[in-house]
Amino acid sequence: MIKHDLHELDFSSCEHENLSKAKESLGSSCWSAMSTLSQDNVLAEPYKLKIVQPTQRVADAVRRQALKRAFYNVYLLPSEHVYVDLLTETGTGAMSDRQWAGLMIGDEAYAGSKNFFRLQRATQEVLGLEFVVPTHNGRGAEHLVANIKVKAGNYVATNWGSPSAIEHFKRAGAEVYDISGSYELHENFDFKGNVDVERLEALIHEVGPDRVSFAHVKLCVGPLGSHPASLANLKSLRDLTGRHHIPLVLDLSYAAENAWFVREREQGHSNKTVASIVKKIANLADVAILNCREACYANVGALIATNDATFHQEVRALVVVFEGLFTYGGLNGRDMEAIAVGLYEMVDENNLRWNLTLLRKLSKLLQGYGLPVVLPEGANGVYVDVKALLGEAGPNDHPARALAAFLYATTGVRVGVHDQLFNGCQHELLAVLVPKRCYTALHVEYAAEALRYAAKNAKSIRGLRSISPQAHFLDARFSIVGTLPRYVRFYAETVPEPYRAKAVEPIATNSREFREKAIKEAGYNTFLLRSEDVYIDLLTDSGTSAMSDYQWAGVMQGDERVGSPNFKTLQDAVQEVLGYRYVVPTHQGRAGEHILSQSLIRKGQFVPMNMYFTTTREHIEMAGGTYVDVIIDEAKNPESRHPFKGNVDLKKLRRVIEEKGEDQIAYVSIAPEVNMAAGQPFSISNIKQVSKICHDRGILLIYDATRCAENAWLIKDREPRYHNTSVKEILKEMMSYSDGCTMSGKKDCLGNIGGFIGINSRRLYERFCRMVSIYEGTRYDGGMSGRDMEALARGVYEMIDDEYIGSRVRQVQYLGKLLLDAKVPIVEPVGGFAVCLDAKRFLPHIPQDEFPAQMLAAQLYVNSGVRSMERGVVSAGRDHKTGRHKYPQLELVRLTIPRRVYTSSHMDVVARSVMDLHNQRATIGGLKMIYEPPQLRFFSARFEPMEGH
Ligand code: P70
Repeated sequence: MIKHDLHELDFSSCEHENLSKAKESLGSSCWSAMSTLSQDNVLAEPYKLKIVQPTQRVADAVRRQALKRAFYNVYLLPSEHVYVDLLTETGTGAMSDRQWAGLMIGDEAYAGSKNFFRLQRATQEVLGLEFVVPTHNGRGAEHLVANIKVKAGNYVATNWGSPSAIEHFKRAGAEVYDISGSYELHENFDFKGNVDVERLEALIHEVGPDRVSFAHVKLCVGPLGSHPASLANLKSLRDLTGRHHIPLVLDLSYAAENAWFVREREQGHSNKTVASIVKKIANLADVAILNCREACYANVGALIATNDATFHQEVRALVVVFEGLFTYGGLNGRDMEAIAVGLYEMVDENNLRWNLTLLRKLSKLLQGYGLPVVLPEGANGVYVDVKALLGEAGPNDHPARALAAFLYATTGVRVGVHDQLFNGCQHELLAVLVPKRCYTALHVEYAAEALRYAAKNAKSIRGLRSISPQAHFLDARFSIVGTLPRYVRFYAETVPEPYRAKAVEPIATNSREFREKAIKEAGYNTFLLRSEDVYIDLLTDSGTSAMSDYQWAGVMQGDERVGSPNFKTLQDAVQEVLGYRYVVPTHQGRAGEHILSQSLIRKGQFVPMNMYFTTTREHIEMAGGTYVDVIIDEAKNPESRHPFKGNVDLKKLRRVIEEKGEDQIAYVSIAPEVNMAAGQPFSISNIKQVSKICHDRGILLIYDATRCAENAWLIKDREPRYHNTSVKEILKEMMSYSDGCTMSGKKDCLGNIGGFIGINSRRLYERFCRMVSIYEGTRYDGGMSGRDMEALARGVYEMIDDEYIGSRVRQVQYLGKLLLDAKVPIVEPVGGFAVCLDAKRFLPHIPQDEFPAQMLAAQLYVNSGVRSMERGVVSAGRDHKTGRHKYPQLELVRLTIPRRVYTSSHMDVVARSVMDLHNQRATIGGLKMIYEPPQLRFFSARFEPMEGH
């Protein structure tokens, strides 16, 4: 389902036998990234998602209605009715976690805020300019500059980069003179953003330098798209203005992108850093403007920066009239902090590289679909030439706007329009502007499919007629010529993530040498690595989810007093979604297991389970119970493709009960999506029978419900009767077969911490509550904070959203498919939360007592910085009676996918690394254990390589 060609690699041909072919198709630089991931080789986002904002699919009828209400102007649409929003990247991207943290240290003083001084320092360090005055946004800055620098009746020479600036220059009484380079739209030239210096010279000669107030150049924007200017061009501009004492105003909002292109395309700069080129450009300016919404991942704000003390004084004098005080300029303290942090991120090359990679991907896809894309690719988006696309047959009236309207109405994708209304642009362009750090490769693929579809069906569009002749492009209203054409419904092969990033967290890359040292120091145990040394962290999906903005809002609404209302929210959520009568909060899953085991197990009793889980079994044994495995045999055969390998073998279950006697069975413990069997689900028909067996005999059926929603989705996917049932309903039915559950809130429930017990019996509820008050907290918090209970409660509702859970499981399956296609031995079928490498088949030459899975996990980390988890002989532990290793049939390395955190691009990097390792498998040797703790040894055991390796 999910296509992928970000790096033009055809995975289906990527078997380990012909890896060299795959290497070729990857290109050498990409490939070397695999074995030594370093800063220079970013194949996926250089960040993970930290806060996500769910997006809704919008029904056809709703979109049509919304478009009508917006007078066919896509700029007037309410954003909530847009599915993938590529209208503008200005101010719409995702802030980093550090920027969000900056919001929390906003100093909202009227004068001399701490954040202002940090902003000043960042400006000095990043732009190399001494003085800075913040303004509320770009228009604020342009207004001040125009007011101070324009002499009425004089000329302002500009490259026409900013419509709002031109408006201000005119209002201040200037004659605006165009110095943008005269390039053809489709001319293939690296620096179509070059300024026409000769034209400026001609003006100076004609009117005299005194009549030119200043030259204004905005980098990387303009009527042809977002093309850069060469450093040589900017220097000659500077020379000219300098000679004539004409101030040069540079808008540096896209200086970093411009610098990137200078390094890539202009001779003599290939060994420079982007940061140094940015500084060089900034120092050409007498006055620099920086729109922080464009430049530094901020949602608001702009700067005026200069080395000119006199001008600085003038700005300070005027900023108080229009903006605010000179130390806040109409901004919150917190926004100044986010900008200060963002300034450093603006020149971060990992971010830049990825942003541009995504744009290039979009451009390539559109070109592949035959759309006329403006080339070479620019800085902030991909531009489609609508005149060339629709040709003579197309509508005469506002064809680009008509196409944008049609695109939205049929696909939910919104893009910008650059036309006559927009800055007097002579072309009809769709401006596909991708918000930075916000959308993924899948969103871009979806948008490309949508554009292809719209282009194909656009012939019948009749055009739009303006009904508001004087209006600004943002407010213009139109009526439609004819009606929206009939069309075949849009169907996309790509299913994008049903959310966008609202906050991102940078992830580190480091060298192979570094990782070799790190794993050695960690005793070859991935649990003992430091997370900051990990690139893609697939250790666990436990507590590692990205919360939604709604969950974060819940964090803010945490009430930390005794009797917090947040408990009630959690209780309601569990009762409503899972259907249990009583809810006992616990700080996480194992705490519930502790309470349950201690309350229900008498010494010598048995607990049948569909395979063990480490913590669950530990608590059963600590309570004097014995675990008995009743899972079907297929679960232990990694090659069996049984769709429900989490099923209970009913014969085994009956036999245990008969042999031990009903009263010797403490309860039956069943886990959805069996963890130790690589995430295998049970079916409804199986659990129904299990439930009957238990209840006929008066035995309690208790779930370890940790991954119940994913199990429900797999039922929807694999159990024919449930294809058309919602996850919400399936889950409700699933849970109704049990008497209670323990729950780790850190997995399916999308919490970072937390858990609970759900139980139907009042008597047991009271018993559990007594235990909770000893070990956890009160029965109204279980040791959780109010905010965590609120976030967890909201997560419980979010986990049953079909779009979300489908996307979640699809991502896991996608990784599995990449590996299967490359013939890497993994457990089949792929479950819903992890892909498990079968270490026995991967490393057949390493005997189980030399810990093959442990070594494979260590080597994967060394290879690419991907962290995984051993689930084999180390995890199984020792037999308490014999003191010998338990040798489990499954010897696995688990690649566990956190929820809503990584993208398909990250999955590609992981797959490539595993394939690389598979190719070198013969060189990998075994381990010996040099330290072993008494309980749950996998967490802290230490190893070293066997002699000879
Ligand atoms: C994992 C995590 C936790 C878990 C679970 C099931 C099916 C209960 C729990 C405990 C964390 C983990 C735990 C032990 C060993 C390795 C990793 N599983 N039941 O990564 O819940 O962590 O909240 O106490 O999967 O699989 P909690």
